[in-house]
Amino acid sequence: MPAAFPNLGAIRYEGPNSKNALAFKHYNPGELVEGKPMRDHLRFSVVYWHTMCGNGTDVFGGPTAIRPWEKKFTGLDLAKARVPVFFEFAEKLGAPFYAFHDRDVAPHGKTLRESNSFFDAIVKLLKEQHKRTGVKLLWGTSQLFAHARYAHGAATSCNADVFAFAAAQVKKTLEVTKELGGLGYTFWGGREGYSTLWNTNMKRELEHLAKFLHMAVDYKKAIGFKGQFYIEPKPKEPTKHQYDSDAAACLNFLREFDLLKHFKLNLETNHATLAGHSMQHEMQVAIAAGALGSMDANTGDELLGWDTDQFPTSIYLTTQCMLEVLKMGGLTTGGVNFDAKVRRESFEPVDLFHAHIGGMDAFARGLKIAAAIRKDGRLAEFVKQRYASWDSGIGRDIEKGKVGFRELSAYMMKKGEATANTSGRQEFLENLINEFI
Ligand code: XLS
Ligand code: NI
Ligand code: NI
Repeated sequence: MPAAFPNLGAIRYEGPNSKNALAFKHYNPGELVEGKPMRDHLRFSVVYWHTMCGNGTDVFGGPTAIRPWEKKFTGLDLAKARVPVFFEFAEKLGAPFYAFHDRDVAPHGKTLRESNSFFDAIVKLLKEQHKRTGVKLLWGTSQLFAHARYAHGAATSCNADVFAFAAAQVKKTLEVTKELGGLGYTFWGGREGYSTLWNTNMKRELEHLAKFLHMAVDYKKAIGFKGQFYIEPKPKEPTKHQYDSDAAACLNFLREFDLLKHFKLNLETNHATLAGHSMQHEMQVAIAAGALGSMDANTGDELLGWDTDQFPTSIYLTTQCMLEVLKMGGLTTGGVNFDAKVRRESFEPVDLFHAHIGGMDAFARGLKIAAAIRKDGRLAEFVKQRYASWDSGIGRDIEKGKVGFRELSAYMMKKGEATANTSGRQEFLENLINEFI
């Protein structure tokens, strides 16, 4: 098999002064940040669906990116041809991880049995590539949204047979993920939501979703798969309301149905903003519940209201993300997974490199900046001081549960008025952050 990117070697770190567009300016895998190599902080991952299967199609037009390695093939042969290309790409980029859906790596068959056999044929090739390159599977997932059978949803379908089909598909992908040594498995509820409430029994659908996830937990145990389960929140698209709409909704659902101990969240930036939140907000919500697992790193376009899945280039965004990650003590099973695609107009193979290099450098800079902000300490100290009234006196008594309304009323009767507030200093803090960016 000839190289798919014959004119490109491994992407190297050349430092911030380099003018080489195909080199890292900030991502230096072995460089220590807070005593740990950048590689281990960032745990970069490349996705199969956008990188290998994306061809620029949008709702108004067909493919623009006709990849040279795809021209001769269709069906299973095409799926086979993509495998070495993907690993050549990941290897040259120096991405230690990747993620896939069952139906990105292998095509749909006419029956479940045929689909599974296509999948098996590809898994053999994936395994060889794991061995050859050392690239590892961050997480696997089942594609439960593209096929017509999933029009009404998968686990939340009104059609019980569709639930059964989806269960069979997830069963198989769990087995494969385990076989490939995958570190996790993600549930993104592709069509788990509704288009109109006139035809929907929301309560019943949510109970079915919970049942489905419990079955997955049971099966995971049964086969001894030790990977982490993730739920990926997203508020809309393709349905107008997705049940896993944001981090808080997911956490509530997991708690309600006694699933929280089995799941963490895989947060995606563009999904956060579609939900009307910042990624920083979603991360804080998840971290507060001890449930931040992994990140789908991308960004939306502030002028477009859909999931454009662009590569992240904003240093503010990556700084915020990496500050949260450092505060929580780092990613363990998860990674920074580029669930992102090149624009329809960027149809040459080299654009895949520009896109990922940019994302990796943006995150590496974010990491270094976040570490510098922490080393400086003024931001953390400001926040600490802002809450100082809770560290002693009445604040501490409240936190410790020593007082109730009666005591607090007596306290204030005596005092007459609350201690004066101090400024929130938002502008000062924004300027402080800009010192580092
Ligand atoms: C789609 C989701 C999807 C998941 C995996 O919006 O981001 O790509 O990450 O199913
Ligand atoms: Ni995603
Ligand atoms: Ni997305």
